[in-house]
Amino acid sequence: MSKELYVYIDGKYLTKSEAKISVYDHGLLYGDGVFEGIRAYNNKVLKLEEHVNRIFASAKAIDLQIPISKKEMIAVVVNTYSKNNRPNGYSRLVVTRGFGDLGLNPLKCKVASVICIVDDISMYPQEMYDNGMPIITASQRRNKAVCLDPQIKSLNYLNNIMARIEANRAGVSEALMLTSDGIVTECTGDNIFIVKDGVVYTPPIHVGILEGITRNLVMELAIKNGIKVVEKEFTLYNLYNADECFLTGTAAEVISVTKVDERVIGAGVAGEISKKLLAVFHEYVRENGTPIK
Ligand code: PXG
Repeated sequence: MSKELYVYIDGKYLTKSEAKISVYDHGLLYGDGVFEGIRAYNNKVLKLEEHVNRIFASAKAIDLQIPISKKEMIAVVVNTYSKNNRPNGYSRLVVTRGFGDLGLNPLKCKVASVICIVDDISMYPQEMYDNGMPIITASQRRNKAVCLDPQIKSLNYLNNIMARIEANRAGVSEALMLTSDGIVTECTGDNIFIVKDGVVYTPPIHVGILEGITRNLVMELAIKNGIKVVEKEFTLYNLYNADECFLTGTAAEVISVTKVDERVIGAGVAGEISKKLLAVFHEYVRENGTPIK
């Protein structure tokens, strides 16, 4: 892109090179903040209200007061897409605790900062959408909800980044994370599904996962298409012996997994149900969302 991007920060649209926050911002100093990754397709922002509701819920959980209303935040996202002339794109909404001092006490941060960036997204190669991709299980366990609830989409992503480093080392694009008891939770930036005997299974929220907006949409689309969906705990044994496996996320959309820890899943190709759900997902995102202009 030759034209400079505009970034929204606290009521202003600044160019990408001007858009800066303080080194005293507790988002930087402590990962004290929350965020969302949102997509737009065909001039419409997908599930915008759900993303705004989720960032407000994450903020509430960390006792962070967002200085604008939900309605205003929806307008910020739409306007940032519009200002950047992006009918398709990825946006990052970030709310940090704001400018404070070097102590960790959030009371020193008088006002939270709201940032919205709209840019391109780096996708998995098309070949992976067609043929599926390999993943590994990370030795890094998912945060326990009693320590830092994975439902909070916070700026503290080290748990996930540590697992992603293991994926990088193994030469794959995603890593699966387990609970400390070995229950399957989710990947570093995607929710996980398996298919067995025609039924779709995905871990329930209480195992300690982010309640993915793509996850919820895919579950809804599966049910609409007559596919049974069950939220149920499962282990690596169930995953290795599944007929199909796929991941969902704003960035990844729906992507088939054909190998886990070197075990071939099902027939080792993108399965029928995964392919069907990918197709209905693409149909849905073309037609639905908050209009950009
Ligand atoms: N689990 C986790 C831990 C996530 O971070 C999802 C599931 C999927 O949620 P949605 O609502 O998007 O369906 C996410 C989303 C990336 C990237 O670069 C991914 C996410 C956040 C930021 C970047 O892949 N996560």
